[in-house]
Amino acid sequence: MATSQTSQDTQTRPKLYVLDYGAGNVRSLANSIERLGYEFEWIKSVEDFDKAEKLIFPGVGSFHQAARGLKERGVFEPLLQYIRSGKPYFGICIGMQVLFAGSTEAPGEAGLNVIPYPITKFDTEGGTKSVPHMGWNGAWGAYADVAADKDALVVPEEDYYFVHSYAALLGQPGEESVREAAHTLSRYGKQTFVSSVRMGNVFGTQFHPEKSGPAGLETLRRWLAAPISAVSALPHPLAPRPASEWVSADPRPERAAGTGLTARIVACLDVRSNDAGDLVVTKGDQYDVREKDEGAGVRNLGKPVELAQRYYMNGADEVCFLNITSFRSSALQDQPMLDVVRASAGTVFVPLTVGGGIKDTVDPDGTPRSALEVAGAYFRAGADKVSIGSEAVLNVEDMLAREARGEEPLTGKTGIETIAKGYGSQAVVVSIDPKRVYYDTTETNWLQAVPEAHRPCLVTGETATTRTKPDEQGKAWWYQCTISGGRAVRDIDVVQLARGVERLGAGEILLNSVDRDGSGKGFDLDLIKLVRDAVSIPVVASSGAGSPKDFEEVFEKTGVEAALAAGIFHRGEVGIDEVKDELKRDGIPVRQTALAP
Ligand code: 1PR
Repeated sequence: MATSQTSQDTQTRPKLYVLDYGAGNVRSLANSIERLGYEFEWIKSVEDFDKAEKLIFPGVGSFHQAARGLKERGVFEPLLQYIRSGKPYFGICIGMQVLFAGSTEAPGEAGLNVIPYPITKFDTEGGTKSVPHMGWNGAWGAYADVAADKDALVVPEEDYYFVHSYAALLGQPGEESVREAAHTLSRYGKQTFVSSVRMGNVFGTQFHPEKSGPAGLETLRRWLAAPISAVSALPHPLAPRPASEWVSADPRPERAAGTGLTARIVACLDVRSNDAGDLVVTKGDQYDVREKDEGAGVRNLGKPVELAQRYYMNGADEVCFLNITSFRSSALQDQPMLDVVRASAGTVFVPLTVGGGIKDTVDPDGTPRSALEVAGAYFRAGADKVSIGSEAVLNVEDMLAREARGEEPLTGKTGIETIAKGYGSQAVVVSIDPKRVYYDTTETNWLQAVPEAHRPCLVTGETATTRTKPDEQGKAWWYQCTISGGRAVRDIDVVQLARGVERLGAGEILLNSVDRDGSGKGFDLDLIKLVRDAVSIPVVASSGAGSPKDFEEVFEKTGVEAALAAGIFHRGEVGIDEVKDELKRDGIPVRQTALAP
């Protein structure tokens, strides 16, 4: 709990409660409330609803889990009573969605019906946009007075972090009810949705303020700081609204094109112990992280928590930690990465991904730990997503083998499936480490040497889109998957793996390249385009960034949602702000907040 308040402050502040129905990561919200200097209690019993003077419900997971969870814990009715009493309520993500009548995500599962309108699924619009809608998007005032209000709860002209497949999409029957409740609107592709609601005592954001950097913290601060009278008035203080004041599109002209999402820049920290046993951020090339001199140790580029904080302050849209020696030992007991995540989550208010060792494992004392348990420990420490590498390759191999034998391909038991079921697909990233397998196309019959199964991901030097094209003449290659940090190759290609993990329920792909890692030669555009076109979940391009121009190229030529770099940021060669300035100059929208971090 925060200790910065005087006792007088604490006494005069409304008693804040947070409702956790046990479905996921509420640590980040707790961290942001504490960071803003507020104290809160968890709702532990039905009586607590009476004691609460302000209430936040940070829903995560699915609509089904949230609505069921509330009902099974006997808090659905008390929550409804709380809201009807007129006391301030702030619902986040699913916590906003449960205010609605129901969701097509969970047919038959009733919501609180405070807003009698359905939640429906985004359309991929013929594959032109990924679902889930994951990343940073703008939010504009739904009415002229909200847009003009400098003190509106949601700060206009800022970007917020969203992660959801379902939304209050405009255009459904009964739209007037959601129009009445709308505070801000956002656009994803051709679809406009309600990104926040404000109606009397009810406030809700589809985005995650606790993960939306300074703008999100400011939204949360404004609601926390608002006197009860400003956020509890009943009846609805804003309705009826003149239809003429409705603002149907983002007023920012630079946001008129594209899907609405900004290009996401991810800072990646490969973490391992150095020879002195300290956990350090390291980086090599082609997955070799030792200094080149004979006998020299692991490259030490800084401390993980400090670097993560620095990247957050510099505008990183996301921070990713990879425990790169997890293939050796990945016990959950005394896992130092948990401390790294915990400490980072206390000061880094953008999404945190953690990878390395997310698999079924056994602790040194013999206690078995499922992948779901391992992931759960990271979520509780403050991670938003876990990234699965080696295990995902083995799982897809098994799935394809079962399918070939005519058996049910999905077992429901893999880490991807169990974690996606427990925490939602958006929380499961698969990290792919492919390597090129080359052929000499000047040799006759070279094509016959290429296994039939891998031909769909064959690229030739003549058709390659990469900037290294001159070096690749007379060559062809496909992309083979590796495990254990590139140390072992498997007979499965990158397209088979990407499609396979999407079937298993992964929500995002982190696409590395062993060949380009640390090379500074630019991203492997052929690889990225292949994977981008093979799946409909978001893809994070990784490996090879050497300059801001490389980012522009990967966004323009492949259509990925995010790009990641490590070496150039760690060595201070290029700043995150320089990358974003370059993208902005090229007309690619980026998140650049006007608020201090
Ligand atoms: O297999 O589930 O335990 O996960 C292990 C994770 O650790 C995987 O995500 C794997 O990619 C990663 N990993 C394992 N060994 C290494 C290594 O470098 N020796 N790092 C490693 C992979 C690749 C990227 C890197 C980009 C950008 N590093 O994370 O940050 O290539 O680098 P650049 O901008 O400098 O080019 P499991």
